[in-house]
Amino acid sequence: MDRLAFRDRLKERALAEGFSAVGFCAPSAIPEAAGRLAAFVAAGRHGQMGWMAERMGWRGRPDALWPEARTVVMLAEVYTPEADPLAVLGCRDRAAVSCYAQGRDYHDLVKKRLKRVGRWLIEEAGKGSVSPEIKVFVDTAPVMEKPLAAAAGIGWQGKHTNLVSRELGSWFFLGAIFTTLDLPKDAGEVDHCGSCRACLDICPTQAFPAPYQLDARRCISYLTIEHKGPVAEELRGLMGNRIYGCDDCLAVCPWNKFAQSAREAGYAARVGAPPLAELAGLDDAGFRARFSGSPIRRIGRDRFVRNVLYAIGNSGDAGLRPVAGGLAGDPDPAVADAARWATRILAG
Ligand code: B12
Ligand code: SF4
Ligand code: SF4
Repeated sequence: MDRLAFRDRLKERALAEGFSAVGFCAPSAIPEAAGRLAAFVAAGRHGQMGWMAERMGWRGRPDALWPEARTVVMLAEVYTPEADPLAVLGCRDRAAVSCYAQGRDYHDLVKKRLKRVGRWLIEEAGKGSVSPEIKVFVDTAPVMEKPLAAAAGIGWQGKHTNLVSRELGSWFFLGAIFTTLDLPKDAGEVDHCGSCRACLDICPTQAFPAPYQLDARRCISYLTIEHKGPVAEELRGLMGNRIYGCDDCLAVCPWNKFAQSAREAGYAARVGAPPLAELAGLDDAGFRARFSGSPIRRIGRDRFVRNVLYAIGNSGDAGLRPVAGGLAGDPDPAVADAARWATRILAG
């Protein structure tokens, strides 16, 4: 088997399936990641994401996760927004939903595409009498996708810690195929941030203790999606109308002038910027029906309405006070607390 030719064909196939970049590295390519992850967890920066600490041994050491794996194929799937994602921040009676969550759930879309590429790999290698095994990962498994993608040459970890590419900007998801097939590896990408610090300066909650390091506990993406229970009062006021995720640090990155349009129609904005009053009225069934197939569905009605109430508190719109007041007796303690907070803030 000509492994170089096979790698090129695999790359072609992945691009034809809809991915926008493909790179190859060894599972042992990120020796510095384990120490950095350990420091992140030791400082408590993972907040309530206990799963990061629990599976740290595997997460920091991709070569230990599946010792038989010889190659990690890293793939990028573009979701570039069609309009400026920061424009909605000025419409304070409306919800700002991150552009990555505007369409269908990327976990489903990326995974399907990874499986198709993986199947091709197995079938084509089989024709050369090789029988490789594969495992596909997107997001949920204990794999550090960003440093692996940097080692595979897809881009570099910017000062906001996400992957940035000179060809794609930073509006893309990552997925991984681990395989027992030994394929030629790419050179890692180097840092092109230079003296820029736009992402660090824009962050509304000052979530970066230093360039290239994030304290998730202050990040609005973490607070709206991962954090259970009430959010610290000092942070609520800084969340503005962001009710699911946050785009600020990505949106200001100058490399996004090279962003390419999303190739997957499923990422087109369908949530939009609904009025906060409408979202606050959702019950469990209404929430599930409205967000079926969307990543938003994962956080459940209570956390979602909690976020909407923080945004109502930040709206400055006294007309929304009765909406908040109506939820002060909600059975969920974090919703009731958020409702009382919003009512108090709007009362001035
Ligand atoms: C946990 C998690 C989060 C957490 C924590 C984020 C974080 N930065 O750690 C929260 C909920 C906050 C989050 C938010 C977001 N996330 Co997220 N998240 C993850 C997840 C599951 C794990 C990330 C992780 O391992 N963190 C642990 C830390 C320690 O690792 P790290 O971020 O790589 O940190 C590195 C740096 O600190 C670096 N470092 C430390 N010191 C130094 C010094 C120098 C000089 C250098 C160069 C590096 C360096 O070393 C660390 C190890 O590599 C990944 C999926 C996956 N399985 O990898 C998605 C993932 C990173 N998220 C993703 C996205 C899209 C987002 C959001 C943009 C969503 C949104 N719009 O709201 C935001 C971005 C916020 C931000 N600025 O990071 C994408 C990023 C795609 C890309 N292009 O990079 C991923 C890869 C999911 C996916 N499959 O596509 N996320
Ligand atoms: S996603 Fe928002 S809150 Fe989180 S680090 Fe980026 S700008 Fe800050
Ligand atoms: S905004 Fe500037 S510092 Fe931040 S990732 Fe982009 S180039 Fe790097």
